[in-house]
Amino acid sequence: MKQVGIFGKRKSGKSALMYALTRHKIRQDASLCAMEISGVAKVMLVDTVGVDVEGSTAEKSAQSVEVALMLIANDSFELELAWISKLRKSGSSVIAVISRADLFPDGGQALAAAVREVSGLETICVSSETGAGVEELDAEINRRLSKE
Ligand SMILES: Nc1nc2c(ncn2[C@@H]2O[C@H](COP(=O)(O)OP(=O)(O)O)[C@@H](O)[C@H]2O)c(=O)[nH]1
Ligand SMILES: [Mg+2]
Repeated sequence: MKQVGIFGKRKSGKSALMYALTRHKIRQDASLCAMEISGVAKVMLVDTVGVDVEGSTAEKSAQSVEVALMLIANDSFELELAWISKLRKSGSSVIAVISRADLFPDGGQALAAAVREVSGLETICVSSETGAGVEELDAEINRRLSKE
């Protein structure tokens, strides 16, 4: 089964995003199966331990995910950039996610631009609280999965 991994520091919003993506899917497909994403493939969403936890088991998850969501929740994102390299090396297709975007006055746009510039990655602003960006992220995940 294909896996989509959610990576980020502690409290970056990983678990909330997992539920937001799952809820979105249930509403959209009226499907009882929370793990099915748009009928492209059966995928497993994997919530991981914070990348800022010593001896994080996220290392292990990084080896097995087709698509990796790297959450960034504030403007210090050095550690996240290191993880992006690591994830790319292990063959994952990485999407940078500006998480908890409702907490930024500009919806995370400036941070997204900065991340995009240094990483070259597609960067999507998402709020699990308001639902903003969840649909866009879901569509991008599907695009990546169907390319695999
Ligand atoms: N305002 C806001 N708060 C959020 C959002 N996502 C998560 N949170 C809050 O941030 C905290 C950490 O979220 P959580 O999903 O547990 O983070 P995790 O440790 O990365 O799994 C919790 O108090 C959440 O309610 C969001 O999109 N907007
Ligand atoms: Mg969590």
